[in-house]
Amino acid sequence: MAEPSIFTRILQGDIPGEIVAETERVFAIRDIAPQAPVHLLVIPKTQEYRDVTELAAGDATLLAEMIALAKRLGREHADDGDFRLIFNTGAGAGQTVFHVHAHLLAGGLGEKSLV
Ligand code: DGP
Repeated sequence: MAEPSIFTRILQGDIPGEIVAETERVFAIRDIAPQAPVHLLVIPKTQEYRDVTELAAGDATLLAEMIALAKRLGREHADDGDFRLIFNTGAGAGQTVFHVHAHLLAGGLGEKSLV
């Protein structure tokens, strides 16, 4: 069996990390190094999918559940409810944790570029 990812260890309570929202199959935490006023990570509880392409092919419903939780978090954490979702996909794109997750960024992003 694969080693638990950093996110699985947070979910299991093995290392600290506040779970800000949770559904049956998805949870969210604050990013340890925020890049925006609101920077959350939306994560499936299963770590079987390395990135969003694997997730979309393997369980599109779970991907939709992540996005539904992101929508709720946008309403709860952003003044206008608007947010940006980023899936870094592959080390060359900056992915460091190979347990699929979406970065949810919000707060004053309207005039910022995408990179
Ligand atoms: P990525 O580079 O897309 O794989 O994003 C991984 C993110 O995970 C990165 O922005 C920092 C965050 N992160 C890494 N370790 C921890 C941790 O122990 N706690 C929390 N809350 N976030 C972490």
